[in-house]
Amino acid sequence: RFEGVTMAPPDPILGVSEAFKADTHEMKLNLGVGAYRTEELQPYVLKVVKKAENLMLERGENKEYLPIEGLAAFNKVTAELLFGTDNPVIQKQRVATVQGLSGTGSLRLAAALIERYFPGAKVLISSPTWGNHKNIFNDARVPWSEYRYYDPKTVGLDFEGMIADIKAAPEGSFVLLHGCAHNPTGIDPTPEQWKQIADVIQEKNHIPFFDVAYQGFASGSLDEDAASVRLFAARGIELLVAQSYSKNLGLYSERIGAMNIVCSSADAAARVKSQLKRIARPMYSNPPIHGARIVANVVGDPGLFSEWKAEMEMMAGRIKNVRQKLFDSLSAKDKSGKDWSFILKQIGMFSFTGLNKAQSDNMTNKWHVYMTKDGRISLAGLSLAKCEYLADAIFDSYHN
Ligand code: PLP
Ligand code: TYF
Repeated sequence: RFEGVTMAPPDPILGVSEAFKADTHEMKLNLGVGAYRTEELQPYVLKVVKKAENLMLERGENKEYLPIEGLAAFNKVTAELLFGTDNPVIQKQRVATVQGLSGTGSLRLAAALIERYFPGAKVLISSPTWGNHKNIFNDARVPWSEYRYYDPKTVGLDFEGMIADIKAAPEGSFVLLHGCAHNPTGIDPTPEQWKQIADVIQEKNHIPFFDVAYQGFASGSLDEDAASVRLFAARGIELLVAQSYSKNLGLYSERIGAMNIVCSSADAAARVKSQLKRIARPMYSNPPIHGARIVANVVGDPGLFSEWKAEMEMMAGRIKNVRQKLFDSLSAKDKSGKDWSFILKQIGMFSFTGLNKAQSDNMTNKWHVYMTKDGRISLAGLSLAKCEYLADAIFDSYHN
């Protein structure tokens, strides 16, 4: 009966790691998946996470089921971390927060809600965007289209194109925005541009839908990275925010995140939350507890919270250092007059190199540098020691 099942294509991001594992070359470098590595290129468990886990063991906590909406202590701190404790949307209980299966699962819950309550409404996504966005909305049967975002000529933001496309979309569309550290480009709007984006979204009665997968990890500051979301919330508009703790707390496989929906009243928020629970129940019943407890402990304890912030600054700082070194190495090598300064302007874990598919193939086939075919490299997988080698590979791939 399963004879008719065809082979599914590999995931374009996670498939890169599999190819990397199979390569035996000593200089091989995995810049595919966005996961933080130490200078020794080893995975990193945050010290503050180990401390929180020790506390949890000492307390001998049980493994009873969580409610469908997740751990109450987690839901409280995660919304506060995002909006700020004093934010009126928090004070007035206008946010429906449910624990989700990390960023992906939270996005998927909201997609199902859109499919049910806004039939026919379109989601606008940036071109390009994180590859899984399209999968998520396709699977939820939510129609989507793209707005211009990346300008290959400047390796920067196509701001006019973005604004024009958001304006041209049917009134009341959902506009998916990366809260900070746009994946894959690393290119974010400036604070002034964010205001103009908010203006057109309000003008068109669109609903902003933020994907926040890098809060604190991009700039090193939790508040700064939440500024875009808070700007929209301050205007009193309804909005959605998916959160993930994969990167900023290094909890990738714990699958911990949340969906927050800011409504116009506490009443509406309670109803929206009840519907999110109704969607979750037949899919996975209730979410896992371990990651939720870690976040609740870290964010809820002033001592652990400041230790977390220090570790996040350290991780963000290491990425900024390799970004600088890569730029320096490339600029020193390249006498053609090409301007590589876009590397320094990009934010977060990724750099969009501007390399096309053939050039990206050369990176992998000749230089054993594994990356996605759109020209994205994860700087979190790069060490200072390997910047020079990477610059050689990029220089060769770019000019040949
Ligand atoms: N959204 C964006 C833009 C991402 O880059 C990622 C992961 O890198 C996610 C969402 C979700 O990841 P996770 O499901 O591990 O939280
Ligand atoms: O963009 C990235 O590299 C991360 C990692 O299904 C990732 O988002 C890739 C695929 C996926 C979940 C996370």
